Amino acid sequence: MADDEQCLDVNQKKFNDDGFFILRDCLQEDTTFKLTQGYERVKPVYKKIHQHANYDQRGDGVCHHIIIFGFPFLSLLDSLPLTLLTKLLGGPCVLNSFSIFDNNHDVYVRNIHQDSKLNYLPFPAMLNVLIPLDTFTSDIGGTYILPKAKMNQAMPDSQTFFKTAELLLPKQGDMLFFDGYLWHCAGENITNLPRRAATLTFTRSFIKPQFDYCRALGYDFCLSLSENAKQLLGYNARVPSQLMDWYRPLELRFYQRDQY
Ligand SMILES: O=C(O)CCC(=O)C(=O)O
Repeated sequence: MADDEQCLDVNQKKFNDDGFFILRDCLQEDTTFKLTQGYERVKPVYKKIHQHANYDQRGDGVCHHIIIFGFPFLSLLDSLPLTLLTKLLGGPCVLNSFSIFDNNHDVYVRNIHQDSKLNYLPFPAMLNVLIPLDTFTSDIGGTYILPKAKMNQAMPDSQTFFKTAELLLPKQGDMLFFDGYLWHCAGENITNLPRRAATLTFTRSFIKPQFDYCRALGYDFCLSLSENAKQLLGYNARVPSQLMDWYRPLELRFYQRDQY
């Protein structure tokens, strides 16, 4: 894993300058293969849930918060460069969301959008990590991102956006890091091929995640996981709902003292 000092500094600099960078060849083939297999296995369950909830068709094939299905999705947490994530966010961080989807139809991530609206904090309000499960090409659709220097609070019209944005084509095994404040979108897929990707977002640990992963997975189960997995799932930054939990001895507190 590219967590050595020099690599951290190079990536941090690129992130400060442009708001994004690609970490090359940092995931083993087996990891992306298992994520893809897991996604294809779980997709029919989401199809039923989406039908039942009358969910927007543009969300077909999007498996939100797929990590609550456990392995192999949970194993990814141990392959993430936690030191780098912590450095980019400027302090302890947690998973905010974890979805897998296929850009094989007019999926809503093709809309030009931001995942965070804040750019005035002394750290990124949200950090996105996109993991291609199929190597991106311009035919199956890359990721378009507006670099920091060209950013504006107002959404650019699509003509301006596609003229100014960078087209990024991460490969299977890479991870694309970007500030959720940047305008971005998935490119069109003009083939019949799948273009699957896992999209994870991270925030500092005092910011509310989109889903209560620890409650969904069970506190006892989370306790059995690695330190990195526990941290990212928010186990060290849980919110008590009973006074006896609030008054626990320091080392057993739901919200640990080192989370800020
Ligand atoms: O799939 C892509 O290229 C972009 C994904 C995206 O827009 C997101 O994760 O917010």
